[in-house]
Amino acid sequence: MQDPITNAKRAAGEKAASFIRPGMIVGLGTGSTAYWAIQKIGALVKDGLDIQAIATSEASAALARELKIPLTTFAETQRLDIDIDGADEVSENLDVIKGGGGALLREKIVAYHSKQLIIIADEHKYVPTLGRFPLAVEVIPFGWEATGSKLQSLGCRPLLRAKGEEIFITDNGNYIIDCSFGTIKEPQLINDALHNIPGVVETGLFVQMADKVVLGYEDGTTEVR
Ligand code: ABF
Repeated sequence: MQDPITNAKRAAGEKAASFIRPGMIVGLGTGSTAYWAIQKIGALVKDGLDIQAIATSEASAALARELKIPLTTFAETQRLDIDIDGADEVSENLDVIKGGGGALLREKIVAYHSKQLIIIADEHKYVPTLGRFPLAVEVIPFGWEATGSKLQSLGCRPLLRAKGEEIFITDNGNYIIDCSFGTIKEPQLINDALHNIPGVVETGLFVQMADKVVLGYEDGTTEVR
């Protein structure tokens, strides 16, 4: 018997996988909820589903290879049909905070080039207002200290992400500064202000990018919003 949160994540991931059709190019998200979508996609491929996928992280690419999900690249195709990815927070108007898994840059690139972004999340991530979860900002290592100070001037408490004793390095060789804003009432304004800071590569604010969210509940049911 899985724990209730895993039930919810698995239900959301598997429900989202049911939207995939033969011939699609699929974005594979990152994180423990996306894990279940990828597992389901692997099972569908094993049963003969003909798709190709682009992964949003090295971890998800490794899982896809293990499940024999055919992977492609942006050298082969510049348009995906559907992207299924997790989130740290989803607001009622479908703005999303991502980046807790450190994959936000590739996630945003894949989401941007997808016809449809489906966010999958357990019900606890559905919030009235974004911001309680620290916003991940991917920055280049050069000058990160000054970049961090500038982030602070925007009203957040910046913290360089560590992995144990080491600085966390993204798949792209960058750092992540987690910015605790408390609440983010104007995600677009914050996103634009962050992008005006040289050294900021990308933010975990996915503003009006999601087409729908699949919420998973602890009893294994789902709701599409
Ligand atoms: C990734 O998965 C990240 O963008 C997001 O922060 C995280 C959500 O993690 P989980 O699904 O494990 O809760 O998509």
